[in-house]
Amino acid sequence: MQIPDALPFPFEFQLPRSALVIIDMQRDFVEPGGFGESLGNDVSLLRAIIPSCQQVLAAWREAGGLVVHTREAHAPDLSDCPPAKRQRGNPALRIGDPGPMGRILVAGEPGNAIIPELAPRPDEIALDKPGKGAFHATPLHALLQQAGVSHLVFMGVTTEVCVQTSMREANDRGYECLLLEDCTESYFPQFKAAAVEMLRAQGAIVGWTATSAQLLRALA
Ligand code: C5J
Repeated sequence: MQIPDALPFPFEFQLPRSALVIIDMQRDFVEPGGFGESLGNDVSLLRAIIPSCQQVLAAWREAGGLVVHTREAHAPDLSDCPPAKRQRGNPALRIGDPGPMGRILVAGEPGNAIIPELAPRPDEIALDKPGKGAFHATPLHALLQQAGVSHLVFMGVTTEVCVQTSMREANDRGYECLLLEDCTESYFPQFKAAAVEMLRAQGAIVGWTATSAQLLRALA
């Protein structure tokens, strides 16, 4: 399969050696009344990508591709949360504090669940990740190696934090990475624009970008 109009040049992949990786589409970041909104962010920006994510997820499932979902999540005792992550800055709510949808970024809390529109199926990989990157302190690399995966297609939030970090981690582990531009978003549009540019700069130094329509054409 090929996406001829991917940037900065055509992206080639074989579906059996590829995975769709959906980063942190969890209620606390994306739903009104969650952690993200309580910090003053406009979650409607993030919600705008849900329909294109749903279309890609449906087509990928229909084609029989491997799907990975991640959640930024810590153990209830916060043993996997470095103090530096919890104490940085002066936020209104810290990781582990009770928030609008349960304890912030704690596994199993209502706000930590992936939004129902993109809910994982039982046969898909759903991983809690304590870091920004999906490979840090998770079995993701081992699972992908076991499945013979070499190419990753990324969607999710936020572009310049967990998505970009995960793509850079993947790149260092030898994966070919594609980001779907209209399936990722940031609370800060200028950060998204900059992240998209830098990922594909210098001859795809981290990876490629394409639109969901371009991927859907390749899958059809
Ligand atoms: C993610 C964050 N998922 N922005 N987390 O990007 O803290």
